[in-house]
Amino acid sequence: MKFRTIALPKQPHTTPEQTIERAREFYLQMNQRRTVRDFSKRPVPGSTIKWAISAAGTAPSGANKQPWTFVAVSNPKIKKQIRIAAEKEEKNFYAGKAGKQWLKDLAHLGTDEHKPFLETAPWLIVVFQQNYGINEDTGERSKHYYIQESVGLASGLLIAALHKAGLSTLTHTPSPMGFLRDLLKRPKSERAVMIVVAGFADENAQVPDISRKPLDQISVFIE
Ligand code: IYR
Repeated sequence: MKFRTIALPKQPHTTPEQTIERAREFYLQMNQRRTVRDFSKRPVPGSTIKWAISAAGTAPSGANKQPWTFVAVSNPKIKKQIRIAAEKEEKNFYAGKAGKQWLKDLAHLGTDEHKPFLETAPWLIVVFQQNYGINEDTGERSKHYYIQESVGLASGLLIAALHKAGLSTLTHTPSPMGFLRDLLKRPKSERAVMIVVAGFADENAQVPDISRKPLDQISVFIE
């Protein structure tokens, strides 16, 4: 294939000082994000979700294969089905399948097998990774690369976009989540990675009293 380039879209000139201020502002905004489990029933327009997914779709990916599908569900019947199936899995998980150590590590988050947010939150965005691509015309398979990394990057952007829009999210990972592919009628090439539960936080929402590691514990500078 021919290697074709276009000019990088021009961005306004930025001084080094401005980069500090903007990076700081973004950090301050992102540091307000908390994973929320108490959602309000207040509706959220589908357009908000579409813009957020569009932002997620700008993520870099292996060989630009964009190996992701986002299934956004607001249909109450489907949400209920997802809740029932997820709670069934979670019941086994919390009843012992997780193992003692895992349950101990989760204790400070106060989670259990009850997942009412899967019905109260207006949107469930189910993130699927595409293990390979399928050509729409020929049905031929194409290889995908760095799939988990790519989908992780896109999911991070999705959560940041939803936070910036004023919404709260919960990255929920029922385990196992094979039921999502069947329920949402996705092809065999796809595997559900997480449910991004999205909506306005309930006005009385409570979150665990936990903190983030300071910069000096998460970074090393070699200058
Ligand atoms: N999937 C379970 C358990 C769970 C696992 C981890 I790792 C978490 O950070 C939080 C919960 C659940 O959603 O309750």
